[in-house]
Amino acid sequence: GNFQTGRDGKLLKKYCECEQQCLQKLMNDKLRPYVPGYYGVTQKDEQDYNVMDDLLADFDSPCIMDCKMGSRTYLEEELKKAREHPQPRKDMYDKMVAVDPEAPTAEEQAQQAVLKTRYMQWRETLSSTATLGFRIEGIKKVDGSCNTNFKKTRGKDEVMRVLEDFVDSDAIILRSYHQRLKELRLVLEKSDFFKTHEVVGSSLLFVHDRSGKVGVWMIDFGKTVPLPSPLILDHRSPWVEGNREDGYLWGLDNFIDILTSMLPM
Ligand code: 4IP
Ligand code: MN
Repeated sequence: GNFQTGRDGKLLKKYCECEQQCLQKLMNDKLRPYVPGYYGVTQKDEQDYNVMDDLLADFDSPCIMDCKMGSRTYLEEELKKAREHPQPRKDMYDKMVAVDPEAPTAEEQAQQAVLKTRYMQWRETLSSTATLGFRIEGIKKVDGSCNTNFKKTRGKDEVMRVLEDFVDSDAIILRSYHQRLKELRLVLEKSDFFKTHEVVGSSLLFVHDRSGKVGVWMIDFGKTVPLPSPLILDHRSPWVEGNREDGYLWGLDNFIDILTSMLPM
């Protein structure tokens, strides 16, 4: 897989240069408390790894949720590449058909393949990414059960039900997540790193346990790329090709609003 569990509260994640660049810069940014600590590169069995904090290490039987943030899940760069050198993907066609046999167009059916950008856009509109600016990717409950079957979780009410179930209707946990997300938003709005990067495919990792300990961190920076200076993003404006906007803060606003509406009066 992509990960090796370290002994000392550290995690080894398969090396990605883009992610390394981000984590290095994040260690000197206001966002540092909201990302895993980064400790450089190590090699194991001929494979390079980025070494970072295992965010689960301080929890006791944690419940975990991964939410992919933003209104777009592929880079503008990937869109350009797809136009210049279209590479139809059989694996993505198969993943699409497994969810909805009707989804591929006649041409895609003939090719038995789809472009990656087309697949990613289809996933965005099937889930809440396009309408809310985030989507639930996976949840691990305290009993150890994992659910990644959220590909069609799109509506606000559906999302709310999943979140309610994730916190097991615990208003204290809910309030802690709400608080932590509002703090994160304030820091994001001030972060130099955030202003100057297109943040795509990145997730928020939600973790809580029975002791009431709660954490939220930004993870997965494999598609977080620096903007050409002096371009900066507000992360809320709608995406128009060329403006590089990713909808990250728009999604976070929506997430916080949903949690607000779930809180008891
Ligand atoms: C996956 O689709 C996810 O979007 C991956 O993102 C993405 O990797 C994969 O692209 C794509 O096939 P499903 O979730 O529908 O399976 P993540 O890594 O965040 O889960 P990238 O590299 O784009 O992030 P390919 O090209 O790696 O297959
Ligand atoms: Mn991810």
